[in-house]
Amino acid sequence: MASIKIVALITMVVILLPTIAMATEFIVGDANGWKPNFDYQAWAKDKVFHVGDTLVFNYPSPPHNVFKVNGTGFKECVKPTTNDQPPLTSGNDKIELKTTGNKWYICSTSNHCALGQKLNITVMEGPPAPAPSSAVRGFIFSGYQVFMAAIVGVFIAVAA
Ligand SMILES: [Cu+2]
Repeated sequence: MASIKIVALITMVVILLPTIAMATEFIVGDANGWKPNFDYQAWAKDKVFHVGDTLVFNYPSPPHNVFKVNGTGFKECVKPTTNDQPPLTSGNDKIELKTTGNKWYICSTSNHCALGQKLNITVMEGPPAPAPSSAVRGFIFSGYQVFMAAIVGVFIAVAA
């Protein structure tokens, strides 16, 4: 019966869903967006960035832009001199974090970078590593899975 196959498929998804690590989309500065006179280091401080996550820069363009720079460019607010790395200027730029390590971004307009329109993050391996409390979390997950399996089981019994 086709409906049972569909229910079985839903069961699989519901049971597996909590174990799949979800990529996170970080809105840089949250509602503040990307602008001068904002503390992006404070914004980034309590966040953990993983490979596969995405940064979203929201800003009016012009005047702002997003340049990916190196540590020196970040510190001295200097954009890359080569033309092989054009700035992002869409005003809604999504940057997928593809590699681990330090990443630096600045706005090259006027003195915006010096005024704080600069972001430095460290990207970790993805997906998130299990925390020391993984035993506890594993128990919660398996509890959830048993619970959902029971619900779906009842649903199958009713539908059949
Ligand atoms: Cu700017």
